Amino acid sequence: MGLLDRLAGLLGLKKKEVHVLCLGLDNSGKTTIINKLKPSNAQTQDIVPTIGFNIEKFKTSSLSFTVFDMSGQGRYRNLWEHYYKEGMAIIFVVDSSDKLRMVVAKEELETLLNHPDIKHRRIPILFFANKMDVRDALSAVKVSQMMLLETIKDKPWHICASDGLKGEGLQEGVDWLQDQIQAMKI
Ligand code: G3D
Repeated sequence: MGLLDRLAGLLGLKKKEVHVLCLGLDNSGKTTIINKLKPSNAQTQDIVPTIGFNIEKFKTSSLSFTVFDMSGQGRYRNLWEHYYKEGMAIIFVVDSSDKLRMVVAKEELETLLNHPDIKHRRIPILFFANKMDVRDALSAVKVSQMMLLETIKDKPWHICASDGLKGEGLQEGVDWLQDQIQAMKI
């Protein structure tokens, strides 16, 4: 059983679905993290793989995930923004070892937070400061500063240092998300 199935079971969410968007630049570690979280029998469905960008959707017993990259696909942006509406929680993955592209990640986060389908909703956002194992990776505190997370006042957010390869830090993040989803009383 994956971490998320346990989470769903604890929450008694067998009937309801929570849509979680997993976002971040390409190569930040989204697929690696999600693969650690999902149960082996999760149904994966690649959608729109033919037009140049990947959106992956899969379901656990009650959590429905949509994973996509936010960089390099500007011309497809309006297609993936279509999924924002159904998102009830966000996992945003940052590559802590990629200082050069952190500014791009910050800009993508800003664009996301200003989107009309996100802006006025109290969606919980879990940040993973991923690739903590890499030498010279920035700390979660430093990532949080560079991403200007303190300026997010109208949504609950949390940042966890993670090592997607070993799965370290993921449980802490999922625990936080569980509390937030529970508080949403869906
Ligand atoms: P994406 O889905 O966001 O594009 P991936 O990112 O999950 O495909 O990961 C991109 C690369 O980073 C992969 O390496 C993956 O193994 C690696 N990676 C993911 N998480 C971590 C981490 O915490 N630490 C380290 N050191 N590497 C990580 P490859 O070589 O397959 O491209």
